[in-house]
Amino acid sequence: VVEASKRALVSVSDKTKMTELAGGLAALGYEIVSTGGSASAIEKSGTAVTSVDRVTGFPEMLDGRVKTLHPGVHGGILAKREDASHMEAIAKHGIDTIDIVAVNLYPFRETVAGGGDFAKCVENIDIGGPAMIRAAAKNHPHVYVVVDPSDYDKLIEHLKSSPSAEDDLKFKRELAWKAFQHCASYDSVVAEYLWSQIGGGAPAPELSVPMTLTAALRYGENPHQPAAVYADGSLAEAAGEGVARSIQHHGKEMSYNNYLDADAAYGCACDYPTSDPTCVIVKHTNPCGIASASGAGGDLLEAYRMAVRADPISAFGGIVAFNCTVDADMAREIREFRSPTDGETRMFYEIVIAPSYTPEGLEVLKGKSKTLRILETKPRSGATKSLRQVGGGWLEQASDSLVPEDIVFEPVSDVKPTPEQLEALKFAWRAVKHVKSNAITVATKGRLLGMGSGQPNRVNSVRIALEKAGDETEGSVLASDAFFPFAWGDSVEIACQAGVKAIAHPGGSMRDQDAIDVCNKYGVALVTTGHRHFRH
Ligand code: 93A
Repeated sequence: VVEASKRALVSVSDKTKMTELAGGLAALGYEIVSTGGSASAIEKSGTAVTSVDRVTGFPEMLDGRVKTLHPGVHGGILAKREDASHMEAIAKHGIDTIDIVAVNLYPFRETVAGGGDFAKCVENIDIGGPAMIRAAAKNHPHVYVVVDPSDYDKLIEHLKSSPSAEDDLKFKRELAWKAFQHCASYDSVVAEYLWSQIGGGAPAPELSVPMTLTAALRYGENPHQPAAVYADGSLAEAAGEGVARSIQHHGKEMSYNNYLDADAAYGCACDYPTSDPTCVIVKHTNPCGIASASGAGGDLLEAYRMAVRADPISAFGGIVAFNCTVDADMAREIREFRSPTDGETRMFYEIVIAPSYTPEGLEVLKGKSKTLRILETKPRSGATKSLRQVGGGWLEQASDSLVPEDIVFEPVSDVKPTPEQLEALKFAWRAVKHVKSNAITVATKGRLLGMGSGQPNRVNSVRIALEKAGDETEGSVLASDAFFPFAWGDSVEIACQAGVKAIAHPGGSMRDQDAIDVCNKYGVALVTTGHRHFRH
């Protein structure tokens, strides 16, 4: 039975799946009311449609600037059905209720991105669309509002399923939430565009894809914490860029901790020059193994094995990141390599992340396990700022993009570092930036030997890093993310006594001279960098 009162208003710029929507609604007995372009598309697909000017009694005017902005439309959307005075008011003016609003907005962002001139961009600011979406979302106990073509099927299924009143309201409320998010994102893009046009003192933020909910996560750091991940277009321009926009080729769904760890691992890998393929293994956001092909006679497979061997216990269950393409040989190595701790158990990882894979490499890697998450991620090009939450607000800073190429490594001791030691110091320095403070890394050419992280005093981080480096400490180099507050009987002397041959720290301590004196006593090369890399 066709109930004459059931009406849907369809007005969409993105005409994807619109004929399915209109056909589906018509089959359920809805009268379809529609604006110019949408109406002709629906008509063409063979579904009957009422032109919106029949509802408003006005033709579309001002080049379409005014087509649905009319009480005939907004009264029909906004009337509270349970309120007799509302229903009398619309009846008095011959207005019928509208039960479904399917609208998506003028392609403003696409027009700007396509290089449209100012007038064209402004013309693509949608006014009537958001008004209908907001009206429908406000009155969502009575109106379904769909802004996303991927929700059309869900809507039709829902209408067909004769839901309980409770389920129906829940569904409508979800749609309303999404609708307001859609409008808010849209407006923020318009505001950013206008900001970019007025110039002025502060740098204009990049035109961005607004923050969008990528996925609800199963839970946060712990199972009792609900969680979600958002992609923020102001931090990454292209799809696939940065871990929140990774392409996942395989494996279990990403968890909250997976995102954190993948970001740490990939951020570290990307700090190593692509001319020197590098493997980084991260556990709980700290790199516990790093090795470059240059440290393994040009052999990336050996570099991977070295990265595991740096701390095989920690590497187990970690995240493996590369700054280069993963091919079939590398994938096989990752699949087969046995844990150096017992020589038997195959290494287990949560994630492999790389900028690209060869087709065969990807297939081989998929064969490692059902759960292994394989991420393809492009380095972040736009990540110039970092935001962190504190109680009651946010902290913003520029990302730490300093690399050894930007820094002068200044010899300050009697013994100067050899070119080989200097290279190793730079390798250790690149790593120390990615280790939680207090951070100490011990390295040799192209290879991390040990690291100490997150200790509330520096000397403990030194002890841990040296312990991990073990027998290989002799002849190695050490980097410290901040200056040494004490040297005699403390960090510097302990490192010298353990066999470290060159040390880098920022300098700037009251006791800098002590650090130099200790190194002179032991014949160790000390360099200052003038920059520190706290990571709290
Ligand atoms: O120019 S508007 O701001 N004024 C309006 O009254 C209006 N009503 C719907 N834009 C308006 N719309 C938008 O038109 C919708 O949001 C939708 O994006 C588009 C659909 O137009 P058509 O059906 O002619 O393709």
